[in-house]
Amino acid sequence: MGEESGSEERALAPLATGSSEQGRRTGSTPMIRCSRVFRRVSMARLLVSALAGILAAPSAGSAHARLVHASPGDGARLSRAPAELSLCFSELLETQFNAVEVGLEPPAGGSVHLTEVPTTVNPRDGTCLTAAPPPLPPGAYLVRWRVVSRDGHATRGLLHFRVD
Ligand SMILES: [Cu+2]
Repeated sequence: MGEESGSEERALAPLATGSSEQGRRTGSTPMIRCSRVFRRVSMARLLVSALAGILAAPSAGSAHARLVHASPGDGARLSRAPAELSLCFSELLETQFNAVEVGLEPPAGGSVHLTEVPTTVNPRDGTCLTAAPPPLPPGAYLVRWRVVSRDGHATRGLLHFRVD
């Protein structure tokens, strides 16, 4: 499966704005469109994190949960809908406050309607989050995740996959 999912850059991208933001189209493919958006926002985020890093007390050990593995991976093309989404992180996760949303990207453009999917943190390792999506008909999907690591810090990101 295509790894390289959840690079730190993606993990830092803001989720804050409504899901409609994801639906803005300019005719390019969803993936290209998203990476353009990311490039733009990540500059701003870098500045913000740099400032935050300067202001933060050096005691904070900076163990933010970084996405290290996702299934389906970002950019994956699947011949059948996944029964489960799995996201594994570099840090132990809180068992609450995590969220995974999935939405079909309309082929003709427009807003992606994201639906929250119930999640479970794997009790054995504490770093993997699984989510069981509803049946997903063929199409391009956007997954938006947000997790809170045991140090209380939230990280978030997006990934895409396609069901053929
Ligand atoms: Cu942290």
